[in-house]
Amino acid sequence: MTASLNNTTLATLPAEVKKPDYDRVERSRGIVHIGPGAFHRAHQAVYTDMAMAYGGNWLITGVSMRSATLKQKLAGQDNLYSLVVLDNEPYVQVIGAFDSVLVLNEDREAIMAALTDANTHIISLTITEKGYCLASNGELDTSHADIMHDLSNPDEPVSAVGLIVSALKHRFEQQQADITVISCDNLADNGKKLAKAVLQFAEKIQPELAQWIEKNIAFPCTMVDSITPATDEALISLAADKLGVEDAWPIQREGFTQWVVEDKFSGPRPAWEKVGVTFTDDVAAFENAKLRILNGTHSTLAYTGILLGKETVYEAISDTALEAFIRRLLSDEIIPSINAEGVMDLPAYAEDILNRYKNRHIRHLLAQIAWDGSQKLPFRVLNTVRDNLKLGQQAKLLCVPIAAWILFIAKRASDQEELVDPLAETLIGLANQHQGDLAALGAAVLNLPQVFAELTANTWFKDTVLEYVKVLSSINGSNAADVLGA
Ligand code: CS2
Repeated sequence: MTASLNNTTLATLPAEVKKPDYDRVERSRGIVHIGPGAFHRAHQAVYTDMAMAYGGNWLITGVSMRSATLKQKLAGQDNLYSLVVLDNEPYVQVIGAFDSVLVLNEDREAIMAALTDANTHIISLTITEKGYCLASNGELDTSHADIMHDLSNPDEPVSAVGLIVSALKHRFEQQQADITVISCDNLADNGKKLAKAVLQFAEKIQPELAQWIEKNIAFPCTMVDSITPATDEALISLAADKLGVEDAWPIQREGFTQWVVEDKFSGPRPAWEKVGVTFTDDVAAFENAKLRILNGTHSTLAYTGILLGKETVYEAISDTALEAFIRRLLSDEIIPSINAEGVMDLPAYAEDILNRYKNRHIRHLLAQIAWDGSQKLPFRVLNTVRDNLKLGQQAKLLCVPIAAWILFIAKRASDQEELVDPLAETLIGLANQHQGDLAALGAAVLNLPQVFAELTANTWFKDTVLEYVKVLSSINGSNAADVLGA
């Protein structure tokens, strides 16, 4: 059996593999990251790893809210893992930024100790949209089972918001305010939303705590970007090939990576500015452009691509009808909805994104992007619809991804395949109830206030989506250009 990646084998890796530029043994923790999935390990952890070459104790303790997989996989390799960058020539970098990975239901005490440690100055999060437990109006959803649980048991939280409040309560008692809480998820105004959820929760358990948090703790907004497909067997063998030792849980991503952070901190931070992170006073334009142009077209490609039998983003964008449709969607409805004057050139930004989709070395499954539609579509598509309506324009083409999502739900139900979505029970329930009647299913889904909020009352929007549900139900390789009007 081949040896595994660890502190000892690190020194024996081929010269072309990039290794940490600092001595891990001499560094200690400064960051606790909640949700250390592939994206975090391919993005913020890489910036932090590189920033540590400029000094500082910024090792990361990862906190998994549920799954013990990462902890188990990294335990045997001194928490080292490799990042494989997939471009014309794959490039491998070993990341040493993690000191440990903990799991909430196994390591509760150690997690609280890490969060409240005087040397921890950053709590960051990648917990996906659903992890914030927000209602469709952007407020904390106090009817969410995890939030209800945590409000009654604030010392035994199961939600990320509950966990952060519990840690901040302890820091409030110790008067240790030198910490910043950073959301790194694809939510518009992610920092503001997280701050609001934390404050609303804290207010319910201890109003003085809420006041202290509001006054002392910064929650910067961020824009994060890098295409990171899930780890698969092919990656595990590629990493072993390049390293000459085995890595049980490598990660992969494209060469492009971007992190824009609002320059608002309530404690020290790594020298991220030295390794390519942009600090700015206003992240909103970056966030909106990325969410609407990249994530919006990603979800559109996912649902329409799946209808056309495509498996990956590369396959979907290589279809001329789909590419033409995405280009129209961008120029007619998405780009005009974004105000980025003086900040970025939106058509050029969009063109670069389409080129990233055309990276044939990346196998990014549409099925992965299709997860959690009920949580993603409001930020990626519905806000764009709203802004078009505000500008007095009807966002007809944006109704296509919504219709394609409804058809995706119907297909999952009729194929009896799992729908990965926090609303799965409701959505599959509706699909079963209206089996064979797509119009009735569409109408029922469009009436869900937790997804569509005030758009449930917009007749034009609902009729247009339903019209597309009808035409897209017979889409195929030969009529796609006509059906999509591309
Ligand atoms: C994707 C994102 O899975 C998805 O929903 O749209 O993860 C996307 O790849 C990243 O946001 C790119 O930065």
